[in-house]
Amino acid sequence: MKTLFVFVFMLFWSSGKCSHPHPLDPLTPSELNLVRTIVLKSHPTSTTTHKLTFNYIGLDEPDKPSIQSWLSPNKPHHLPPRRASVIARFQKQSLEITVDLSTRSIISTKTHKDPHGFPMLTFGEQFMASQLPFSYEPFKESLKKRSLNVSYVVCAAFTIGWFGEGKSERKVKVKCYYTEGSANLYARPVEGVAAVVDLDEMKIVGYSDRGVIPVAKAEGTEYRASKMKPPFGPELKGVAVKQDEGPGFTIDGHSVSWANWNFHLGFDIEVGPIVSLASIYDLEKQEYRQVLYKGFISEVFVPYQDPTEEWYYTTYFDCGEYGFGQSMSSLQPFKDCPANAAFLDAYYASSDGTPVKIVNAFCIFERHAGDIMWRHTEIGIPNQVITEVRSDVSLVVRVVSTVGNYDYVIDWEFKPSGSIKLGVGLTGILGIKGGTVTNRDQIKEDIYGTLLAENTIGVYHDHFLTYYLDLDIDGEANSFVKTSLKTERVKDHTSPRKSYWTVVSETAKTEADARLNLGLKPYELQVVNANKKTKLGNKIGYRLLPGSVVHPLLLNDDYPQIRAAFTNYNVWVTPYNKSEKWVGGLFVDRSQGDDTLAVWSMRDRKIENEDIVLWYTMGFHHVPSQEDFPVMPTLSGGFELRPTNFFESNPVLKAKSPKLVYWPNCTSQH
Ligand SMILES: *[C@@H]1O[C@H](CO)[C@@H](O)[C@H](O)[C@H]1NC(C)=O
Ligand SMILES: *[C@@H]1O[C@H](CO)[C@@H](O)[C@H](O)[C@H]1NC(C)=O
Ligand SMILES: [Cu+2]
Repeated sequence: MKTLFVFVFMLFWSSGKCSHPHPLDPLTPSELNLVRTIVLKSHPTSTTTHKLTFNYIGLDEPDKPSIQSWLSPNKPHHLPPRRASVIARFQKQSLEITVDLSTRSIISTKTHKDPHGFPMLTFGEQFMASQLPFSYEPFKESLKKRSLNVSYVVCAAFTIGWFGEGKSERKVKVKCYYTEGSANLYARPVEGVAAVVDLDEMKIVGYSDRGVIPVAKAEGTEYRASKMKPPFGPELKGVAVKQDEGPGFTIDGHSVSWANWNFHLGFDIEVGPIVSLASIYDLEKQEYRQVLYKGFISEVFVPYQDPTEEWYYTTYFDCGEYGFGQSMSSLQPFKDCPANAAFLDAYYASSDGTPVKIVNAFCIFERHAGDIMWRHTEIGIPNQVITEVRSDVSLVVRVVSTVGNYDYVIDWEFKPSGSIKLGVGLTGILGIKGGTVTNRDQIKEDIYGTLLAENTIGVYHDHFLTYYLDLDIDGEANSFVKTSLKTERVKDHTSPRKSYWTVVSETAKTEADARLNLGLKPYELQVVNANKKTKLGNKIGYRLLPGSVVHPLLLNDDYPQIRAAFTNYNVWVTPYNKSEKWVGGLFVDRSQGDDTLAVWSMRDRKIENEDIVLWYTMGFHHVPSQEDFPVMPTLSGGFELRPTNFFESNPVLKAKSPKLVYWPNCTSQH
C-alpha cells in the first residue's frame, strides 16, 4: 500500500493588515473603544450610581446612495462617515444612540422610557444573573433537599417572553443544572427550581421550588471523546486537501472574491454574519452584475411546546434576545471547516463596551464535494459517444452560533452557476426537561416531549429562521413575481390528453400581494428587474427555491406567536426601509408584537418596481428522538437563490473543470 504524503495547510488572515477599508466593515476594536469612550463621557453618572450597560454596538450603515457612489469607479474613494448604533441600558431606560466616529460626537439619543420590550441580553448580564442563586438561602435549601453538591451546580439565565402583562420589567428566569460526572449539563436540569431575576436591579425578585424531581444520572450523557469507553466506531478514513496553486479566493479586509463572485462579509453582534454587495461576473456582458445588496438571518424563533409552569415561557428569540453574533463559536480548523479553509475573526462589544474577540469566527473554503456542475452523454450520433462533464466547486462561508444548548451551522454557499445556497444545520444538545418517568409504559398524561433516557424528556419545539434578503437584481428597482402552476383541462378534442399545466404570473403590487405560505400550492417565486430584459425579452430575475418549509402550529392569538407573527407567512416582501431590519422589532426581549414585520407589512406599501426586501422563513418542527441524545447528529435544511433568465444562457457552459492536483510520489492517482 502506498503511503500518501499528507500535506495540509491553513490560511490565517488577520484583520486590519494592509487591507482596504470598506464602508460596510464591522466596527474594529479601536472603533468599539472609541464608541464606548464617547458614550460614557456623555453619561457621567454611569460610573457611580447606575452603571450603563452596552447591550448592542453595531455599524450604523451608510445609506445606499453613498455606498453606490463609493463603489462607482469614477468617484473619489473617500469613505462615507463611520457611524455606530448603540443600544444601552441606563437608569432603567433603554437608550438608542447614534455616534459619529469621525467627529467623535453623539448625533442623536432617543430614550425609550416604557418600550414594549427590552434590548438583547449581554453575556455579562447573563453571567451575573446566573451567579445570584449561589448567595440565595432558599436556593441552597433546595440543593440540600435534593442532596446536590453545590460545587457541581451551574446556572443560566433564560428569557421569559410576554404573556399579556400590561407593564413588563426586565426580568429573566435562572435555572440550574448538575455537572457532577458529565459535561452534558443540559441533560441534567435541576427541574422545578427557578429564580426570577430583575436584570436592572441584578437581584432575585422571585423564587420557586416546586418539589423534588430526580436529577437524571450522568451515565450515558457524556459526549467528550476523552471520556468514552470502548467499543468505538464506526471508523472513518481520512482525506487530505491540497491546492498547489493556493486557494481560488482572495480576501481583502472583509471583501471576498472567488471565481465569478464578489461580496463583502460583515458581522453583527445581534444577527451574526452579513453578506453584502454580492455580484457575479457575466462572461457575455463582461461586467459584474448585482445580485444581493444585503442578506442575513434576522431572527431565529424557537418555541418549546410544553405549557406547564416550568416551561411555558420557553420561546426563545436567538437573535433579539441572546445575540446570534455574540453567540458565535470559534471554529475548529480541520473539523468545523476543511483543511483548505481560511479564517476570519470577529469583534463585539461586551457589557461595558470593551471589545471581545471571537477567534476564527468565520471560515471560508472552496468545497470540492465531488458533485457535477453539468454533464451529458450522447449516444444518438452513430459511431460516437460524446460525454461532457464539468465538476462543481463552490465557495462556502461558514459560522457556528452556539446559543446555549443548540449549535447552528450557518452556511452561505456561492456557486459558479450563480446560485446562492443557504444552509442551516442543527446540532448540539436538546432542550431537556427532568421528569419522574423512566419508561414509556409509565406515561399516562402528555409529557410534551420524547423520553430519551431515564428522567430525561426532550421537549417538542420548532426552529424558525427568518432571512432578510435585499436582492438588488441588476439595480435597486425590483418587483416580486409570483407564478402559479395551474392545471388546465383540454376543452376541445384536439389532443388525446385531458390535461396539462401552465403558468399564471402575477406581479405583486403591494405588500399584501406578497404574503405567501409555501408547500401547499406549486409556486415559482422570483425577484425580477422589470426594467431590464434578456435579449429574448424575458424579465431578468432570481428565483427563491424553498427548502425546509414550516408553518407555525401555535394559535395566532397565543402570546409567543403574536411576538413572532413574522413567521405567519413563509414569504413577505417590503419596500426597503433602513430601520426595518430586525424582524421581531428593535426590542425583542419581552416584546409585545407591536414592532414586527407583520405590523410593518400592514401598511400595505407599494412594492412594484421599488427597492424591495424579501423575507423568507424556513425551519424545522422538532420531535426529538433517542438518536438526538446525548448530542444531536446534524439535522440539515436550507434553500437556494437561483438565477432565472438573469443570464442569456448557461453561465457555466465554458467553465473549466478544476485542474487535477497530483500527490508527490504517488502514481495511483490520475
Ligand atoms: C462537593 O464536591 C467537591 C468537589 O469535588 C468536594 O471537594 C466536596 O467535598 C464535596 N462536598 C460534599 C459535601 O460532598
Ligand atoms: C421605516 O420603518 C419604520 C419602522 O417600521 C417606520 O416608523 C418609518 O415610518 C418607516 N419609514 C418610511 C419612510 O416608511
Ligand atoms: Cu431542535
